[in-house]
Amino acid sequence: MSEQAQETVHFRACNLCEAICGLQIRTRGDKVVSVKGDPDDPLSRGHICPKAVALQDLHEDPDRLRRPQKRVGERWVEVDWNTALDEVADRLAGVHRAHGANSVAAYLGNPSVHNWGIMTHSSAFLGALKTRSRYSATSVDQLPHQLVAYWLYGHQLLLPVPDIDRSRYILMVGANPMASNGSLWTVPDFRKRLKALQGRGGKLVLVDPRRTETAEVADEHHFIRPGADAAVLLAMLQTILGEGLARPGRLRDLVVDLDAVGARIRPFTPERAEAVSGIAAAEIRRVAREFAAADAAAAYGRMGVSTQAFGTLCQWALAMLNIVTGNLDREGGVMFPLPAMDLIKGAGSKPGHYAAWTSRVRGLPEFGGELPVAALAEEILTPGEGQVRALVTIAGNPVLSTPNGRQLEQALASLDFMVAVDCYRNETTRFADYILPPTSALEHDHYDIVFHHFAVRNTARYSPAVFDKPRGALHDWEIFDQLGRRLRARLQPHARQPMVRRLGARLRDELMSRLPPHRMLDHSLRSGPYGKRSAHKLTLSRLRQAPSGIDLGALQPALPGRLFTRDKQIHGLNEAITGELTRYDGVLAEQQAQAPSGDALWLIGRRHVRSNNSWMHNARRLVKGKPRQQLFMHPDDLAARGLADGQRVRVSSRVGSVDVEVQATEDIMRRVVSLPHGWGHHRPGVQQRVAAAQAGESVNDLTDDRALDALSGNAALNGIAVTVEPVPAADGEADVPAAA
Ligand SMILES: Nc1nc2c(c(=O)[nH]1)N[C@H]1C(S)=C(S)[C@@H](COP(=O)(O)OP(=O)(O)OC[C@H]3O[C@@H](n4cnc5c(=O)[nH]c(N)nc54)[C@H](O)[C@@H]3O)O[C@H]1N2
Ligand SMILES: Nc1nc2c(c(=O)[nH]1)N[C@H]1C(S)=C(S)[C@@H](COP(=O)(O)OP(=O)(O)OC[C@H]3O[C@@H](n4cnc5c(=O)[nH]c(N)nc54)[C@H](O)[C@@H]3O)O[C@H]1N2
Ligand code: SF4
Ligand SMILES: [Mo]
Repeated sequence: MSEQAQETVHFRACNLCEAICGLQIRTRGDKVVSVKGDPDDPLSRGHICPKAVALQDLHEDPDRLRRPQKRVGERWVEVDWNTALDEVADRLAGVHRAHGANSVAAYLGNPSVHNWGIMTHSSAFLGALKTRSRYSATSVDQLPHQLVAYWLYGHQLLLPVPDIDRSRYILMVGANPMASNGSLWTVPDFRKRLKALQGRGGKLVLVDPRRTETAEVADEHHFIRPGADAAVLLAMLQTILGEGLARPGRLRDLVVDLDAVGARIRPFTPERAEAVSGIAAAEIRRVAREFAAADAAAAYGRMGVSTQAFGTLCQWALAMLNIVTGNLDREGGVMFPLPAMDLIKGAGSKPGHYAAWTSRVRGLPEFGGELPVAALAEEILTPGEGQVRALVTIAGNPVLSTPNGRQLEQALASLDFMVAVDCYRNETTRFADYILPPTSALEHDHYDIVFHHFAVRNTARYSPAVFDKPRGALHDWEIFDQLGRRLRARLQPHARQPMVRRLGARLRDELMSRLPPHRMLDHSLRSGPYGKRSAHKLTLSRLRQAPSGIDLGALQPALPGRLFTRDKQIHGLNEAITGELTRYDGVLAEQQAQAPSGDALWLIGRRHVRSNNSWMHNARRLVKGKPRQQLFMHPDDLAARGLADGQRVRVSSRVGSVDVEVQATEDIMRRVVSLPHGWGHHRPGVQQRVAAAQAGESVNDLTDDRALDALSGNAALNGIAVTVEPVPAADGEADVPAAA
């Protein structure tokens, strides 16, 4: 790089989390000089969080893989792309032919939805595998949201979001946007938007077992026992319907079975909710009445309530609260965004399907073609027809991010073959035979395909690549295109069709998969809601002329037009929900007044604003400072066990135990402990130097692959029963104890 090189400003949407903030990235030559918020971005208006600098750190990280890696015994060697792609295709096709399509499994991690090349092109590869053994981070996260959206509105992506800029009341359950920057709710600068809401006389009511960063800015915070949210939310619904406070307005004609809902939820009284949740019945009634009386109110719940034993019931109850109060599809309530590239009404829309097949070992339902990832290890470890013998992971780290990570490690070690498309040798990809690393985020262009669907304002923004693609590198989409072509050639999926049709289909697949993402974007923009048939006439070239993005306006009412249900109506109940309500009634009867036995505690998770799941811990600027992986515990619970603040303690669950430092805090409910996820980098073979220095322990060595939301199969990561005791003197300095 020459000293005299000019400084250039690049405009870019950050792809690291769901807030999709607009950035201004200054570069000189091949170096990043600074990363700042873009005040002209119509959605984020200059907001930025500490994680944005990770875009630079990840790009420059010497530990980031830049060439295909092949494991030879205990060693890793670099191989060229053609060799790697050919060998991977040979091995996958070999397992496929010998053991059938379902013997090859795939897992897609969270960054898949933040990288548009994975969105547009992974199907070119995964489609060629034709496997039903598909898994993703969805089932350790938002599966209940998507299932409820599919049942109520007919499409798994039709998720209404709080219209915070016009709202006057937000009831928030199990979410921490002050740390997470919002989830299934693209709300950059949540803090400022909340302040404006409060300035209008509005109010935020938060329900969370921990007094979080969001609790600090909320108007009210209620501690709740982990896993008891369904009881509280159903009791609020029961109060509103029972006291005649429902005002569905025009929704009355859209929702076919409102009266039946009222009858079904009658048994769920605030008194029963108080017994299991710790929130007083009078408070539940008061909040319900306030919510019903507010002019424009939104009920919203996230991770904390979807990753628990009745996660789907929670999401259903939240949706019904919005419906019965007339707040669905109303300004200031919860509304459906209308993105410029529309995955809902656009070509290739995937509304979803449920339980069309089930997992082999445990009989868990598929959703939208995916099985719950809590079943992945047993599908690998259990012999028999259909056993998983090969695995593809894409942008994921399930050893640290899915329940019972130790069991999954055993499973990965037993595979015949594994390949990972990933930029790091992490706790999961170290088991692979090949790691195929894509370009860094700054080396490819970007358009956020997913999160405009959940954004508080309709906008569109295209980001050209900041740096040229290095010679001999491949983008994610190119890796999938190349692998897909090689697999199709080996597996000959059209072999039984006549020659001409066969070639025609091959040609079509190949041409499609060679189209770069930006060509697909241009096509989608033109045919989309702001395209050639609208006043906006949006095209890719128009977006290129507006590097800070284009404002497409505030959210608009969209029903019934946007509904995807066959009869354009909302069905509040179906057999599955009715059955689950009955089952929960029984479970509640058992649980009432029953704390976990003996000295068991409930374990919950935690996110920090300077960390992102398992993979940004190699950015020195983010992890520096005090360690943040302590177990939070109430001083009374420490005292009851004779433990001291700062001591090393052993946390144990059914599946294993970890030794960590405990931190006393009154910001957590009694009998609840909290440990962040995504740590545990001391595993052998992980090549991330900074991460290794701050290894921490993995909370998912404690979470239980058997603890699920039964309806969806989503992992119940919160509310796990654990015990906490001093680390026995003899092994005070010992390494991790082996999992049970
Ligand atoms: N106990 C507990 N467990 C949890 C959670 C919790 O709250 N508590 N949260 C859950 C949630 S919400 C989620 S989303 C999951 C996340 O779980 P995962 O998606 O399995 O894990 P990540 O940590 O996001 O790992 C991302 C990987 O993708 C790679 N990567 C990053 N960008 C790219 C890219 O552009 N291309 C490719 N090919 N690879 C890339 C990174 O190097 C990293 O290895 O964890 C879940 N697990
Ligand atoms: N800085 C940062 N930002 C992120 C991420 C990150 O790792 N770091 N991850 C991204 C991802 S993948 C996601 S999915 C989102 C998640 O976004 P959020 O859901 O907003 O974030 P969490 O911190 O998981 O918030 C869950 C909250 O639920 C609470 N909770 C736990 N158990 C229960 C319970 O039983 N009941 C109730 N009511 N509350 C409970 C927890 O204390 C926590 O405060 O964040 C995204 N943004
Ligand atoms: S909030 Fe999310 S999108 Fe915005 S700068 Fe931070 S990581 Fe990037
Ligand atoms: Mo997530």
